[in-house]
Amino acid sequence: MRRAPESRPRPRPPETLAPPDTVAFFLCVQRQLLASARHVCTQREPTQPGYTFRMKLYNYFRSSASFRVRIALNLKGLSYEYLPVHLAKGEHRRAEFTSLSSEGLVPLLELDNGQRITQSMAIIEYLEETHPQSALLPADAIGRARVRALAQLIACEVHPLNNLRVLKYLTHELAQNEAAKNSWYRHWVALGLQAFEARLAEAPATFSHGETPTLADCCLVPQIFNAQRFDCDLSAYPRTMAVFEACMKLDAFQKAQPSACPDAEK
Ligand SMILES: N[C@@H](CCC(=O)N[C@@H](CS)C(=O)NCC(=O)O)C(=O)O
Repeated sequence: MRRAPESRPRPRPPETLAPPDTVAFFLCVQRQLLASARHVCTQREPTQPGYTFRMKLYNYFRSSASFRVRIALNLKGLSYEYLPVHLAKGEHRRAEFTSLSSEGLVPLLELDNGQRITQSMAIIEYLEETHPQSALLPADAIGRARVRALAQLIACEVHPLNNLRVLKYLTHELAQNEAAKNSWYRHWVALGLQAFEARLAEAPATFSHGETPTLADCCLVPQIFNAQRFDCDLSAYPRTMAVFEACMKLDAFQKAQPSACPDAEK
């Protein structure tokens, strides 16, 4: 007996597999997924070029360590939010600030992801690694060593002996008068700048090292500002002062100087 043909439904043409509004729905979802994938790709990691920072810099107009970082940020064309911490009023020792930085020192850089970096040299090296342009360290290893040595001559040999808490300790705990404090200050500046001047003579250039500003200049310029505030005699350092003048011709240095800061005082 012949079997009756099965009455199977005829396959539908592909375009009718799903109702048109379902297709439109899936196409729309697919477009949205693609769009969000593109968004993730453009949110670069800090190590990728083009990453946009929304950084906060806790600092003080007269702080030379903060001044170094302001110069570096300006040289690299990075914008930041300026958050003043009034050192003379002791705001850096209050819980609002020490809860952010247990060191209780400025500068403090907060990244847009909330991570915080202390210590001006660590901050500048971080900026250099994440934003190689404009370079603050030379391309060659020996050049980088020289720039770091010049920078540390100021940041490690002079500044730690002359910062606010050291001067306060001299006058308060050790009962030294204003004249003794100033003599202490000028002594360490003179030793540091003599060494700096001698190092500049090894390889004379427009800036501390070569024809573009480096980390060494970020450290030198704030130290000269402080030395001038303490009436140090700078006439014995013509090379150093010529470098200082060259730096101060640049916008990045001008805009970072204490008098240009939002919290500036006379
Ligand atoms: N080595 C630190 C020094 C930081 C530092 O001493 N900052 C000073 C202002 S320049 C400060 O916060 N002083 C507060 C105090 O001495 O009590 C750096 O380079 O960031």
